[in-house]
Amino acid sequence: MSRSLSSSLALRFALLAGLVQVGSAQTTWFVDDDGCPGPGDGSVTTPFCSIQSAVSAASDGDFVLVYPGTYTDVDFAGKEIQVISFEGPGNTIIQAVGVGVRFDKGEGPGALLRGFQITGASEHGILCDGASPTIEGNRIRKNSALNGGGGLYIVGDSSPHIVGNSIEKNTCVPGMGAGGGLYISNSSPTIERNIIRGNDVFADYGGGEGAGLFIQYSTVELHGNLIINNRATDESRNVGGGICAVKSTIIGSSNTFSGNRSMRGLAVVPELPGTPGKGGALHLVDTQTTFTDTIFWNDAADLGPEVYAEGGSVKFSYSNMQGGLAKIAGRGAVSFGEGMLDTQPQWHAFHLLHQSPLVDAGSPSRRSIGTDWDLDPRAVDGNGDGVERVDIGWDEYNVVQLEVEGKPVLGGSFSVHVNAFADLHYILAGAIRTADVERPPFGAVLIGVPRVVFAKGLMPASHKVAVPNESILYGMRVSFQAFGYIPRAGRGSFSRRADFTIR
Ligand SMILES: [Ca+2]
Ligand SMILES: [Ca+2]
Ligand SMILES: [Ca+2]
Repeated sequence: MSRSLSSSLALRFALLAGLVQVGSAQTTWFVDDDGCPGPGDGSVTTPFCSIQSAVSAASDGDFVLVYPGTYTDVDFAGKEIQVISFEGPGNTIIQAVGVGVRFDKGEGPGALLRGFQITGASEHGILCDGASPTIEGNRIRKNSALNGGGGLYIVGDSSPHIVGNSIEKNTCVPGMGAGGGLYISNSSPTIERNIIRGNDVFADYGGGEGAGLFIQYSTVELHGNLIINNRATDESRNVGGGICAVKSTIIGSSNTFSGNRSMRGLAVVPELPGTPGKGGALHLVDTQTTFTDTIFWNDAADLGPEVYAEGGSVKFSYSNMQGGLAKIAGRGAVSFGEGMLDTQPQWHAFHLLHQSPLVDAGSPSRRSIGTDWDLDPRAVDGNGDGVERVDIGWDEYNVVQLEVEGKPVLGGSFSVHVNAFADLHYILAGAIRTADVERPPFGAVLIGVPRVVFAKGLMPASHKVAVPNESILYGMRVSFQAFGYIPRAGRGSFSRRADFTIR
């Protein structure tokens, strides 16, 4: 093994091992709807019945940990607190009545909402007005709003960090009809690694703008998102199936747009036939935009199936644009830089296949930019030429595949499979990490020294891992990662990291 390989492995293992957090003085409040009607006192043994009771009791810096269950609307009330579900959005649900989760009292980035399903809201799934919280790992689905922003409504100089959420099937009921998924006005959000899918806008008349996102007078960072199948379906004026932006700035990288539609609606009143739909993926008015490493494929509109632009300045580079410049409407505002392609993506479920021409075709200058949605590191050397280069689109194709089969439960076992589309050797590392937050009944003092296990050989291979029946392991977070390499070539690449919690 070469020296460079050894040192990079050592660094990676140090990172795996280094996530040791020490217990803190903050208070942790517990919530469980099993205790209803409660009210409970927020302790482990007598948790609060409602999330709002815990928020009311909490002070800045506290944690609110929520057991699986069904809850109702939450107002952060200006507090810098972390509200986190134990088991993620699958079984921890905010069944909203009005506004699902409200941030409108100056909350900053220390206010965190993580791991909830927010659904059923009639006035926005999440509201940010003059607030900049962190909104992470939630499923925001089937919410609606009368005046825009079915999923998220972001106004009043807000700068939220919106990362790793799925924002799907939200709608605007007839009214203004802008921003089915997200409505953004006079704000500067960062929107990273989200799935924005199947949102709709409807309007009585004069609306139908931005089924996925509607943006005005704002500056938006938009990176690593999958924006698909959003539909502007008003009967009169439909613009921006994916995004409609007006007088704004969008800095975009590593996104995938597909299946968004902005089509002439069916005229309900025959004398008022619909005007042509514009901008299947993007409808841009007086907007400054750069998009790099982005896929625009299979969107649809009457004018500009991918992009329609009026005024402003719109620049694309290292992106895959179906139909190229010729299919863009409003070409005067649009310019293509280096690395533009117009080619079949060759993907499955929007994940690039081994033979895709978009693998390692992104901007050569962008490296070490974190991970994609499925935790593949970026950039990976996907074509085996020894150069780590980012792929085009939201997904990084990873030649080294790692899959975990089975659920890690006390006294049980699971299997780790490693494979590659090449004859690669591998090294497999696994580590028990300390939890990111306190976990009952052990508090925050967990194992400080990770247990690292190694296996090595030639792929494909499978390893069965037995979980000892030791209660101290309950709630521990475990990570596995493989490194695939060609012996003596001194290079290779890491798989995605598989993270899970022992139950
Ligand atoms: Ca790559
Ligand atoms: Ca490469
Ligand atoms: Ca990937």
